[in-house]
Formats: sequence, C-alpha cells, structure tokens
Amino acid sequence: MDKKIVYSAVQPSGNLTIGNYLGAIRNWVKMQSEYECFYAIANMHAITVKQEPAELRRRTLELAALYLACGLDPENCALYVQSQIPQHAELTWTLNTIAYVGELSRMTQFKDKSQKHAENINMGLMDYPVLMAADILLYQAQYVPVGADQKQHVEIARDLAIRFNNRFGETFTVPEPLILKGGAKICSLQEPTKKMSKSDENPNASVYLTDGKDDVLRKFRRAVTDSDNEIRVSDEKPGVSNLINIYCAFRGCTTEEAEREFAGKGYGDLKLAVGETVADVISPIQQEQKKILADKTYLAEVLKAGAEKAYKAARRTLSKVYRKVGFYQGE
Ligand code: ATP
Ligand code: LTN
Repeated sequence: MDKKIVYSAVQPSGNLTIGNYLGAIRNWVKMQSEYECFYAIANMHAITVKQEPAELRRRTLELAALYLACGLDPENCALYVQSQIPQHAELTWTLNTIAYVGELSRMTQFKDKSQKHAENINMGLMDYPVLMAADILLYQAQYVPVGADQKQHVEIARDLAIRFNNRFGETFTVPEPLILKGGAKICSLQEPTKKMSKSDENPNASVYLTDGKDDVLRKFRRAVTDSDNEIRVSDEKPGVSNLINIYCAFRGCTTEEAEREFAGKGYGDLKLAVGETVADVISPIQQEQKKILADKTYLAEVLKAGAEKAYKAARRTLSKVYRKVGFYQGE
C-alpha cells in the first residue's frame, strides 16, 4: 500500500525558536519513517513581511542545515526550497479564484500581522493562507504537522480542497492538521499569554535553537512568573505553566511527574532545571548544524534532490488541476 503523505514547512523569517522545534520540526522527524514526507523552506511566505534579501538567502541555507541537524533524513523525506517549485505560485493563482476575500480577511494571523506591520499590509499577507493551501494540496498531503497557531490555515486548505473537488470533481486529498499535545503552543517567556515567536522584537521573550547555554539559562532565569511560589499548571499561572510545559516537552515527562518533582522547590530551581534541559538538547543540534553548513556542496545536493522529487509530484497535481478547470495544455 502507498504511504500516506505528510507536508509541512517553516518560514526562513528569523532564527528558529524552541516553539518551532517542539510544535513542528520534532514531530516531522518522528513521522519521516512512516510516511512519505515533503518538508519545505517557505521563503515565498517569508516575503509577505519585509526581508533583507542577503539575509533571506543566508537564512534559507541555515534553515536547511537545521532541518538536517534536527534529524531529518534526506533519504526519507524531500527537503526543498518553496520558490524553486513554480507550481506553488501557479496553483495559488487558481485557488485564488475560489477563495473569498471575506474568509481571508477574517484569519487571525492576517489580523495580527496587519496590526504589527501596519505600514505594509500587502496582498501577499492576505493571500498567505491560499499559498499555504497550494503547498499542501499540490502534494496531496493527508497530514500537516504544525503548531496550534496554524490550525486555522490548515482548515482553509481543507475548505478550498473540498470546494474545488465539489466544483470540478475529485482532485485533491482533503488534509488534516496534526497537532501533537505538549509543545503545540509554547509561550513567550516575557508575555506568557502570547505565543513564542521567532520574529518577536524582545530577544528575551524567545529561546532560539542557536542560543548558547549562558543565554538559555539567563532567559529562563528572567522568565516572567508570578508572586506566589507554587509550581503547578493552572490557567491563572501562565508563566509557570509554560515553564513546566517546556520542561515536560523536552524531558518527555507528564505534568504530574514534573509537579511532583518540583514539589516544595522554588521558581529558581524550576528555571534552572528547564534551562539546563533545553541547553542539553539544543547544543548537539547546533554543533551538527555548524558541520553541515560548512559543507555547502552537500547542502546544495540535498536541496536539489528534494526539489526534483517535489517537482515531479507538484507537476502531476497541477496538470490535473489545469485539465479540470479547462486550461489548454497543448495537444
Ligand atoms: P513568525 O514570528 O515569523 O511569524 P513563527 O515563529 O510563528 O514565525 P512559523 O514559521 O510561522 O514561526 O511557524 C513554523 C512552525 O512552528 C509552525 O508549524 C508553527 O505552528 C510552529 N510554531 C511557531 N511558534 C510556535 C510556538 N510558540 N509553539 C508551538 N509551535 C509553534
Ligand atoms: N505558514 C506556516 C508555514 C507554512 C506551512 C505550509 C505549514 C507554509 N506552508 C504548508 C504547513 C503546511 C507557518 O508555520 N507559519
């Protein structure tokens, strides 16, 4: 039986945080042996907010190296750069004609980003979910492993797939978001009711996968908590809950186990333990990323092989779409 298909991507819009790792990449690694996986570097999504071109190019390769350093195996999945596959833009255009302005303008991320980048509310920002739907649908993906914040976008992809299939006949697999518990929403260390984000302006709010041990320990030491000193998970204690959540996600333990471990201890103990646990996991990833980045030829080969595999799959779907909508494709 053919393996089911998995698709996901991350934007090269900044240094990756432990939120990106726990919410996305770590789960991608787990899925690669069981499914046929396509993992992209979403550089076309990244330019919906202003990027410095040289930096975007550098970050694209850094992200590819990080994928590999986190354990993605190019023999087991296709790793590629989104802009190298022209079908993403082509399918986006077609899907745009069945996507409604109303539904796109209601997207939470569009509203947030429009507020944050009020000087640059461009069409791409609003069309972001349609490009994301095109990514997913081109590969006929069944599962899309993402953090909780992307659920709404995967739902739009589902809606567009169903709408297209209804109008033009069975064409797309209807995808499902795959949001694993524990790590699906890591919050900012400074404003623990907000999600941790790689483009946060406050560097103390996010722990980056590239942070050295001293920085990691310092950021956790400064993490916002509360004034009682009880270590337990609760809606009234977002800061402490977030720290416990991070600890458990990295340790692979349950909340109850962590609460028991820290019973009678203070916030200082918790912060130190989380910091050390995180540093221990990310430091070997950093060393591996450095090694891979030093071998540009290897990296280029991986991305080329990934793009070739992606291109074949994307071309097949787009040709079917063009046939269904009645586009002339030669004789
Ligand atoms: P930006 O700040 O540039 O919008 P981001 O940090 O939100 O970026 P994305 O590239 O949008 O990161 O997301 C990549 C993946 O990481 C997605 O699957 C997303 O759901 C997941 N992710 C992002 N932030 C978190 C978080 N704080 N907790 C869990 N998962 C997250
Ligand atoms: N918008 C996503 C990144 C992304 C993506 C995708 C995720 C682009 N294309 C396709 C899953 C499937 C984000 O995480 N911000």
